[in-house]
Amino acid sequence: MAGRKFLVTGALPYSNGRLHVGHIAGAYLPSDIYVRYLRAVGDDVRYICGSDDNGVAALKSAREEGISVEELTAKYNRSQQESFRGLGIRFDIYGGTHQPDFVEMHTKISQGFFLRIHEKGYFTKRATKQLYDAKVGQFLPDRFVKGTCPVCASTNAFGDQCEDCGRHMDALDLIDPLSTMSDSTPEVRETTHWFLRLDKLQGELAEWLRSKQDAEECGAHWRPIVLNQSLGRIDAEGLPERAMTRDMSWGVPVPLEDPDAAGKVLYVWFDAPIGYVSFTAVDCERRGEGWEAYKEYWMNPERKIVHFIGEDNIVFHAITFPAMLAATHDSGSTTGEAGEHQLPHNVVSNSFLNIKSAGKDEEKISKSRGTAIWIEDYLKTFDPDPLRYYLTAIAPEQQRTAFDVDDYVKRNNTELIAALGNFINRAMTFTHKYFDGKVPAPGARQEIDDAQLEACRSAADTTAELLERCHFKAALLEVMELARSGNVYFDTTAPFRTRKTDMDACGRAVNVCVQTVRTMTTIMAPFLPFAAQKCLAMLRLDEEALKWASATEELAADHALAPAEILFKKLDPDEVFSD
Ligand code: B3M
Ligand code: ZN
Repeated sequence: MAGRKFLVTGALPYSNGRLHVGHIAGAYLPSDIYVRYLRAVGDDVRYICGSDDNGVAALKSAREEGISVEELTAKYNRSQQESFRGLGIRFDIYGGTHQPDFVEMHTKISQGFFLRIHEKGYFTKRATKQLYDAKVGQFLPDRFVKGTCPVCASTNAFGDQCEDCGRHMDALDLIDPLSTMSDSTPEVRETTHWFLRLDKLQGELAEWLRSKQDAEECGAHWRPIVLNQSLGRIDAEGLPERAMTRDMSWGVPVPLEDPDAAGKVLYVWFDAPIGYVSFTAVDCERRGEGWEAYKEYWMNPERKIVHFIGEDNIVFHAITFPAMLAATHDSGSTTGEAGEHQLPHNVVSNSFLNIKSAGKDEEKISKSRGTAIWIEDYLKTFDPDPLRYYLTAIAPEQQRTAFDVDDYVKRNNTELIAALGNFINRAMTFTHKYFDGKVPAPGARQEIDDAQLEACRSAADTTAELLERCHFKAALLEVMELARSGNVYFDTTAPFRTRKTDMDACGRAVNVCVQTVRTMTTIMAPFLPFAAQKCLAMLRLDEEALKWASATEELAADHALAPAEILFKKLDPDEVFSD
């Protein structure tokens, strides 16, 4: 396995708000775990993220906060970086599609994409009618128009969808439309845009997606949610052309001489995924490889590109972006030759995370209803590992799950502390107390000892297999299983008893316990990196010990340990999140 090449991306968060637990559970924690694992097995990985700064959402928030859109996006870009850092989510680069250090490269590469697709004939230029807010001087994206549903008469309908009957909406069909930018009545105006010919690429894309349904062999394990949503979309409605330009000044200017292109920018969902590419280029430049070295990451068929996203981003990553990439190919097919853009090896998506507070029903995370748990706030009081643990244990990998505050406390106390922390602590303190802090000799191992060491090997193997397939929740269970088996082994061999009767048996058991801690350290590191660092320190091992291949290498007799440290703090249910 070692030596494979990967490029891993986390969906670019919009820089008009802070990060909450839903964001982290969706794309960033799983990608960080994956990257840490790949590095542990010796793969070559670049891990890319940054903020999605363009689009109308940022303009709207800037208006609301009374600051410029540049200030707004810089502020949230910074806040996001702090949240990620606090949680131990370590990208190689955190860019931003409109941040001062990135905007030039991002513009160059995005415009290059647009021109190439234009030259290949995958755009049609067409006049359309659209709602225009004269008060703010802005054409309105569908989501920014509210009105009455022509089907069910609900007043809770938006230009893209009616929230009550779920019907897809054309903004022009809404009764009594109102702009959510200014609460004024918009007018209908004509405007010209460039539409991506998704219809021309539809057959190719469907075939490519279908090939992923059975990709066990090539090691890409696409989740059903991703294939069902994307293939379902193609089968149900086909792929109509989509406008890839917008009437706005904030964004990447449309790079055409055509007078109709004046005052227009690229659609935010056109330029945002290109952010992955442009941030890679800046990363290469910063490493002294030259910006064009990004091609090694994006145009090399040997490198596996893996996108981590939330469920509302599936269509863009499994259809639109692959279509854009294919449209740059000489052949226009989904297979890019060496030197052409490569389509993703896997798109890993989670469902949404709900929130469940005491005495209330499960509900969606919502800023306006105050149901979000913000990372910045969390980190003021709590440690990162328990959140990483909980969000993986309840990961919405197949369907929605809920963050339940009581459950968070309970699992911290009964799983992290009582199973994992307790086992490691027992093994360490016992060694200090009765063996002078030195690993006792293995002695003549018995069946029970071999079985425990076999449990270590099998936990390392199974955890790896599950992580290869992005089954993070199941992989974490495997790690916890090893901790539990360690506790059972400790109780059964009872060194606390044999120390009085049979020091050899006692040493034998303690040796195996320390070896188990050694294995646990490596296999828990992708999930619980802070605790793993403490374990390394206790075991007096360096970073090399996090390499997967060394997970079951035994510590020699007499190897001296450092003093035991407490890994996790007990939480009091009454104190948590009660501000
Ligand atoms: N900005 C994130 C979101 O939907 C969106 C992702 C872009 S990834 C290229 O929250
Ligand atoms: Zn309706």
